Amino acid sequence: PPLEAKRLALITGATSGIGKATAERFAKEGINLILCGRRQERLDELQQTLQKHVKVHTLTFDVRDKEKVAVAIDSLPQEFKRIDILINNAGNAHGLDPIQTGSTDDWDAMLDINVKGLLYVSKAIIPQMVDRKKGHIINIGSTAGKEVYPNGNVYCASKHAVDAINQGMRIDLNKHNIRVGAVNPGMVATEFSEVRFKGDTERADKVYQGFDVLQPQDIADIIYFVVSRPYHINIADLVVMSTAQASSTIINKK
Ligand code: NDP
Ligand code: 8X3
Repeated sequence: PPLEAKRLALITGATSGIGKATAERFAKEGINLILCGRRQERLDELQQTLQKHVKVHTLTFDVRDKEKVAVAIDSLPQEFKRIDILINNAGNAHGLDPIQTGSTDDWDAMLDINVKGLLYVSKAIIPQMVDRKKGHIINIGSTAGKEVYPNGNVYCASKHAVDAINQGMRIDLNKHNIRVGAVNPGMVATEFSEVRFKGDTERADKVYQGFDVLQPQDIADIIYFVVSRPYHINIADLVVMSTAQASSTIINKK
């Protein structure tokens, strides 16, 4: 079918984990893609693979840089300008320290990326959805946005902010016929813990050992389910954990 007949999704954080798995799933389902991240090489590689199935454009920017975000979205070629689906996924935890010894650089990174970055990307895309009175925004929150766990302090705060922004967006965009919802995963085996522990892969691997942890493809399946509902259905707020996990701290490890 011609490009216009297909939907177009912009995914932030498409170079790894949940974002990458979602890109792969969407490509399989015939959704055209704009893939975003900072690691250009990974974007190029993914584009090479996925453009066998759908149209793929890549944008390299740091979500913290509001000017670059605006310029990047503005630079999209005509055929990639009409974004039907926005997946606000880029984000990470930085550190896992008690509040009294936490690093201010880590705090800045989490609030600037997970909260402000999500807002900058959304601001660049929402107006065109408002003009068309159609669009779908999925904010990737976390169980950390529903409860706070020891040493999670600022990461949990950033994800609680995503929860509030998700609700706020849904309220403000309601009269414009735009779907807004959050997918809030529990623990998923991605590069998340490697980033949190600054490259300490041994410590990172331990986080996901001893139980049947969620895989990024599990979340991608759910995200595809959410975007594939008829337009009158909006999955507003979804929490998903592995069966072995009951809360952030209660995990049934073997
Ligand atoms: P990964 O570390 O595997 O992926 C994170 C992605 O975010 C990468 O593609 C990275 O791309 C991108 N990103 C990070 N910082 C920036 C930045 N400054 N500018 C642009 N892009 C950035 O982790 P996940 O896939 O697990 O994380 C994806 C989302 O899921 C996050 O919002 C996370 O909080 C959330 N989440 C994760 C859970 C888990 O247990 N894994 C559970 C619940 C929620 P690049 O480095 O190329 O810029
Ligand atoms: C990621 C889930 O519990 O590792 O948001 O913070 S957790």
